[in-house]
Amino acid sequence: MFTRPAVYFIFGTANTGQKDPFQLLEEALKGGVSHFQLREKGLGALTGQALKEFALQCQILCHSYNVPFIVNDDVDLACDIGADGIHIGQEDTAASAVKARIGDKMILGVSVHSLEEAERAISDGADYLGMGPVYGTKSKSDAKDPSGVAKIILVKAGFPKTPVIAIGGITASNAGPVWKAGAEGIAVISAVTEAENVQEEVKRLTASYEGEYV
Ligand code: 3NM
Repeated sequence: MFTRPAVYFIFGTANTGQKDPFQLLEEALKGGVSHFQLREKGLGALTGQALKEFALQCQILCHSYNVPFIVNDDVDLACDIGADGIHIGQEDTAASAVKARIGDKMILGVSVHSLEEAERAISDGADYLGMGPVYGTKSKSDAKDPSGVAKIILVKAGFPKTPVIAIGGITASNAGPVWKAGAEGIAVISAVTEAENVQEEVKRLTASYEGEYV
């Protein structure tokens, strides 16, 4: 489900700027992203039926490339459209409650920032852990201070079997330490949404695992 090196792409309409979101997503899929998460947040975010239709179109596109479609936060939306997964933060609905609702039908991802949060998330049923921000990010206004890879190393030592997806300011040129820390994957917004050549950038992100572009 999270074979190293996973390149987990995230966006919402707030991140895609002047670009057509479906075209951007398709380019990223052609480039070889392994997972996609719809994170629709902020001023002007789609809601209700418009959000549902947008999500469904993203999901259809992901499925045509055999890529899992994951919804951020919105458990109702994820269940409504039959998403492949749901990702929640520490401030969202409790992981145990989400797990009780989705059972084993969906992938459950939980953002954690410490060994204690990781332990709780795993016992609540998390299939993977999101950890960040590794570096400074401009894509999440309420992000915590960057913590580098130290916490990833700690969590991988404690829970080697649970996949960790690192996030926050990751690019093809700074991903090296993240892979060395033991992360199964890197999650990115701006590295892909702002790339001049999206397909090429996704390939560079994947290749960063082998150090080809680092
Ligand atoms: N979550 P970019 S950082 C969505 O630390 C998100 O939990 C984070 O965007 C966390 O790749 C982040 O442009 C934004 O830095 C990642």
